[in-house]
Amino acid sequence: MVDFKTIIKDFPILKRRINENKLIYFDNAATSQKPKVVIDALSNFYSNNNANIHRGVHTLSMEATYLYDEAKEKIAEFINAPNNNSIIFTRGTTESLNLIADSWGQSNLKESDSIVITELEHHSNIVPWQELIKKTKSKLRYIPINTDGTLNLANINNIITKNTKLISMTHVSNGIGTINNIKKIIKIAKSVGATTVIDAAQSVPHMPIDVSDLDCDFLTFSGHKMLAPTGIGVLYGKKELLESMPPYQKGGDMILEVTYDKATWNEIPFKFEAGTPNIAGAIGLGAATNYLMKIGMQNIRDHEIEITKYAYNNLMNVDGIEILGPENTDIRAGLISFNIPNIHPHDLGTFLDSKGIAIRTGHHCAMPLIKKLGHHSSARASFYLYNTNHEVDKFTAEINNSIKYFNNV
Ligand code: 7TS
Repeated sequence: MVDFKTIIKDFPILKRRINENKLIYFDNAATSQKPKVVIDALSNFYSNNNANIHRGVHTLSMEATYLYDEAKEKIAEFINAPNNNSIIFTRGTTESLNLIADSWGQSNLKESDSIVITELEHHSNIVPWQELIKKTKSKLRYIPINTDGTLNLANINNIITKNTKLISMTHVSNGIGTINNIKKIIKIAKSVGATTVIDAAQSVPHMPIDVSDLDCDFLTFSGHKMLAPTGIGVLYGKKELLESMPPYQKGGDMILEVTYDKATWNEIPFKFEAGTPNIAGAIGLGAATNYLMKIGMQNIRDHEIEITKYAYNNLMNVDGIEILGPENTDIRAGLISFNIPNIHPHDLGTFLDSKGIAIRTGHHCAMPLIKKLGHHSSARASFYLYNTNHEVDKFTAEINNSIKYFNNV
């Protein structure tokens, strides 16, 4: 049994007081906090092993290379990738998606083709495709949503057709928390021969993910949302696909041979890791992955389901509140986006900060989605393994206090 009450001790920052209150960190969808094992892994690397990788014959370079490659093996195990060479380190989800759009997209799409995404996407899974269709003259189509923020699959056979070459969709909506049935859509994609991309930025940190079972072609995520440093992320791709794609950036580790006239490319994963990578970040991500695996991803998911149900039921009692997205935690991740009449989300966020509670307010980089649901912005509380029902009690109490406060000013 994992005792989630003691996990808070592993995170030094959670001892902080903010505006004379104990910090309650409910902004995990934006970025997570870091456990001491991750902070120590960075400090140990820089204190003991720092060197550039893959080029040195000296001891430090070999140690750094070993640690970097070991982190990659750990990630492959974490998402059950069949091959370590299918794991490409990037700066994060945004870079991984741009890599696919530039490299796969420009060499595979033509005018009659279409790309399908959903109305739930983060800007990082919209804009690279909008730019790609300008270059390739292909079309961009959207799977629509219902008013509860779930996907409307009624007309799916008219949207995903034999012209569909790529389907790129989020697993979990960062704006409203919907968990999509990606397995079902991957199956439909396969029936028309389309390539599949899963934006797993909000799912890999919070639930078990098995790329072999999903059978997706690509899957992307960010280290900083799963207890690791910023500036490191992952692109998983099927080996044959990655091997068939041209490089995204040129220089450094991705080269096999260069003459004054031309160059040839190294094999995967190096082909997609141009320049000196974020070595310390990768090692930090390896340490974070180890930590998460020890606790168990299903245990983390179960813990978040419990908190989310508790928070949802508490918030439903708040006067006039509108909660976006589905209620059922089978299809809702640990994230609640909401609006309270007559209180601007930014004002609510500032009020809660004065009580030590960190939430996110705005459009969450999912502007079309929030607009489609009839809002300009929302307040968003997002949970992780170190959060507790006790924190939710304080959060709900302060929301009720904010209503009194704003009604009196
Ligand atoms: N896709 C989804 C579903 C996301 O939630 C995010 C970041 C990204 C892509 C981009 O990830 P990045 O690491 O490359 O920035 N989401 C958020 C958020 O909800 N608040 O801040 C960042």
